[in-house]
Formats: sequence, structure tokens, C-alpha cells
Amino acid sequence: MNDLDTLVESARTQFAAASAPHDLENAKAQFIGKSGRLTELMKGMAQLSPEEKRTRGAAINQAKQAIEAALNERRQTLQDAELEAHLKAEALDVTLPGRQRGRGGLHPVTLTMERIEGIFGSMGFDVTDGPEIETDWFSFTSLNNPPNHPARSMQDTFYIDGNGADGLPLNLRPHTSPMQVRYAHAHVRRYGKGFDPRSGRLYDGPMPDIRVIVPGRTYRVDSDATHSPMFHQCEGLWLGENVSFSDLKTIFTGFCRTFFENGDLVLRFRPSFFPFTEPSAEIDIQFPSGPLAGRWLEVAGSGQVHPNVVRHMGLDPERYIGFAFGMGPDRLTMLRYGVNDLRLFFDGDIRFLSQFE
Ligand code: 2U9
Repeated sequence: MNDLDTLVESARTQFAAASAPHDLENAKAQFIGKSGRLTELMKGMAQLSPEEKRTRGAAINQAKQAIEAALNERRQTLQDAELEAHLKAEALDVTLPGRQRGRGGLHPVTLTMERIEGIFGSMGFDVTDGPEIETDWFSFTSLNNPPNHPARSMQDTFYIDGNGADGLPLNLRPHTSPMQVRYAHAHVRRYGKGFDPRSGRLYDGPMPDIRVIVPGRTYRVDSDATHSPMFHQCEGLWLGENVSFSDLKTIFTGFCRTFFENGDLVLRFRPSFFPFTEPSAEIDIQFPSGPLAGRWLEVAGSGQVHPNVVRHMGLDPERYIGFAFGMGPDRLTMLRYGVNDLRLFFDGDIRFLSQFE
């Protein structure tokens, strides 16, 4: 074996001994590279004759190729081993169930709103919603709210910078009543004094009753375990030529019994006061059995629409009469599910909310 064969053999042995890529690169430097043994041998050719240089050069080149081949082969082996170990370490259990996308659910208050809409919808009520930023006229004046009433104060109502078309500050609606006035205006324009395209004449015939509920977000300066600055309301209105307080009792009793799925539920209409209704009544319910049995629970306010409010809708209060009511879907949700802190609905804690899906 000549010196070159020995060198190649030595390289092969050392490469085989390298068990990690960086060991292999260190071993490589001993043979190929600036101060490697092959480079030393090349330098040693300086003294040889041209004939000897050719033969020796070819032999060294051959040795170099053999060493490089051994190096690449070992590199590949180590790479394969590394990949193999990697794959083994992160072995996938293909029999595990896939990661599922979490199924969303409706918020408990949304469920209540949809329930209310369904029940009143089945009784012939239209469902509508409108702006949450309102003018002074729609939120207060049209609803017969006197100029210095505390509900209009900054302690009770949120105001917005800048003024509405009436030059007065805009407010975050403290109830959904403004939308009922807006709805009534549209209804009156459409049926009351509208243009009849067939006859070309102004239409002043009988007007279908206004029958609508307005569920939505409302705002008041108030915050504790039972009040949130943003809360929900659902108000209702039925106005026509012959709508009485007893219709209110029938409608609202039917609603409560359906909502709470209890046909024996008892209602009490307790005299009260609101600027927009006269007479007015607070509505209480009583469960004959169950955890809340025997207690009177307030669920809504109601009353016969005040003549001034009827006039502000563009209708003659001598001809049109009806009732309105207002309730809090947040409170109805608390009663239905037995929740005692309103804030739980608005904290966004999925552990609480997912119970209602
Ligand atoms: C028009 C005329 C009258 C709606 C009414 C109430 C009584 C009422 C509140 C009770 C507590 C809502 O849940 S609550 O915040 N509402 O007591 N609301 S009568 O009266 C109207 C509405 C619109 C045009």
C-alpha cells in the first residue's frame, strides 16, 4: 500500500468514526482544506520533475476524489440518521381525533331577544330596530318627557359631542321608544296621508294598526350588579282605532306564559307613572311553583299611549289609541336561567356563556 492508499484508508476510518455532522467536518479538515494532509502533499510536489509531477499529481487527485466520495457518503448516512431520529422523536399518532374548530353559540341575551321576537312575531307584531345615537326630540320631547325631567340630565343619559339637526346635543338612546316614534312616522306616511299611485289622489283611508316591537341596545349612566351602562330593551306598541288596555293584558299575559313556558303564570298590573303613557302600570309575574314560587317579580312597564305622544306620531289622539310596554331582556334572561349578577352577561367569560348554547 502506497502513502496515498494509506491516506485514503485513514480518511475512511476517521469519517466512519465521526458520529455527528460536526465531528465529520472536523475530520474532513485534516484531509482536505487549507492545512489538510492532501494540501501538504501537493506542496511537496514542487521539487519533482515535470514527468513525476504529472504522475504524482494524477495520483493525488485520485486520492482526493476517493476521500471526497467517502466524505459525501458519510455525510449522507449521518443526515439520514438524523432525519430518522427526528421523525421518531415526533412520531404522530394518526389515530388521535383531529383538533376541532370550536363550535360557536348565541349569547344568552340574544337567545332571549330571538325568543321575544318569535313570540310577538307570532302575534302579528312587526320587529324593527334603529339608530342607537338619537336626537333630543326622538329620545325625549316626542315621548312627552318634560324639559327638566331628571332622565334628560347628564347623570342619567350619555350625551355625544356635537349637535343633532335640532341644534340640541345627541344622546345614546336611553330606551328603544325613539324607534317606535320613527316607525310610526313611516307608517303614517305610508298609509295615513300617502299618495295613492293608482288613483293619483292623496290617500286618507283606513290605516292598518301600528303593531311593532323594538328590541335593541340602550344606554344609561348606571352600573352595579343589576344595572349595566349598556343594557337591552324590548319595547312594544299597538296603536289603532279600537285598541284597549284589556288587549294589553291579553297580549302580555300570553307573552309571559309562552316565554316562561308556564301556562299557570299569574300577572299583576300595578299602577305606576311614565311620561309617555297614561294610565301606566308596572307588570309583575308570579310563578305558582318552582324556585321562584310565590314572589312577585317585576318584568315590564306599560300603559296607554299618552295623547301627546300619539299627536307627535302625526296621528289624531281622538281617533287613535293603544298601548305600549317596555321590558329588559337582560333581566328576563336572569329570571329564566336563574342568574343573579347581570355583569356575567357582559364579562365575555366563555365558561359562563357556553352553558347557554
Ligand atoms: C311610544 C310610546 C310609549 C314604552 C314603555 C315602559 C313603560 C317601561 C322600562 C321598564 C324597565 C324598560 O326594562 S326597562 O328598562 N320600560 O317601563 N316602556 S311603557 O312606552 C312607549 C314607547 C313608545 C311611542
